[in-house]
Amino acid sequence: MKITGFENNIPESEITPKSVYLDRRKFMQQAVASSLLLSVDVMLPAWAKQWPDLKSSPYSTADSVNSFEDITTYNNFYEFGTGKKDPYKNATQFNPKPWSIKVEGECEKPGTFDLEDFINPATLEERIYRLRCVEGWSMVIPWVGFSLADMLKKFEPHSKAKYVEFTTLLDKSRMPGQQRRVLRWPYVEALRIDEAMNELPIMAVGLYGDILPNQNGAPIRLVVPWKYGFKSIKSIVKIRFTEKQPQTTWNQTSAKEYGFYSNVNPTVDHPRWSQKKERVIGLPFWKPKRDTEMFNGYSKQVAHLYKGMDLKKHF
Ligand SMILES: Nc1nc2c(c(=O)[nH]1)N[C@H]1C(S)=C(S)[C@@H](COP(=O)(O)O)O[C@H]1N2
Ligand SMILES: [Mo]
Repeated sequence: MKITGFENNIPESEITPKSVYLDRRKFMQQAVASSLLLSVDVMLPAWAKQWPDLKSSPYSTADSVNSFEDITTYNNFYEFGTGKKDPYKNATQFNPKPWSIKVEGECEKPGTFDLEDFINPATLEERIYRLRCVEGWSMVIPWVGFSLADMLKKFEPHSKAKYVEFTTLLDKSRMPGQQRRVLRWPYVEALRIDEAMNELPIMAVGLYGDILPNQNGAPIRLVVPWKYGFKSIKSIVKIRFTEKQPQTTWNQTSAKEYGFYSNVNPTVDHPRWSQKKERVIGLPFWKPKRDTEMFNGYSKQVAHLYKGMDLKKHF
């Protein structure tokens, strides 16, 4: 029997072999170099062909990536439950199509746009970033996305636009976690405009070469690699340019624990968790923790944004 709404789901049997994706990708590249493309092409499953010509980004970390299983079964996405496995279990029926994004506030070209208007396969890149969660763990994810700055410039922000705010879908029938008041819905996040215009943040529409799994924020989410994971808001439906600093969900929930900036900083502890080290998801429990790096390793690209600021006060 065919159940409607499930057509877009990838069968379990196609998900598991994704852990070998990177090896296969390397093999593909070698094969292309030796013009064996045709024979290799026949071997590739459908999922590997979503965006076959992804450029790799110079900002990618060289650290080894987590498995597809780690990345898609250990998530924070409270719209689908508060447990780490809840989004994997509860987001399977979520259908992120059709999808549109409203752009409003201090800009010359506001409007409502289809997701397709944002995705230009020619500008998509693979960016491998380490996601550092404030809870004290991290993992490395091969995102597919495009520059946030390039996207924002198209709306021609006014000089009054000092911040940019992002909002997740509000729909408690499609996002059952919103039936519980664990957070004030919808989830909202924001960046200062100069942070948003930095070269590092991306809008991600995929990972491991394929479209974004629901539990990772389908169909489109933010990724800001020098900030704690919660700034990287999922399933975005609205972008707003503002003059005043927006209220953000976690800051509103507990201002003492979650500051507006939320830069990865091993010298400023969260009241409940040290930020000096992080547990790398996927490693055996007896392996030592990893030292957390200032700005998650991106000081060169972002330290200048905070010149003269007391980062203990503006955490
Ligand atoms: N809408 C929304 N976005 C969200 C969250 C959430 O609960 N809701 N959780 C955040 C947190 S705390 C983290 S660590 C990352 C996790 O992203 P991942 O599941 O793709 O690894 O998503 C962030 N974005
Ligand atoms: Mo997080």
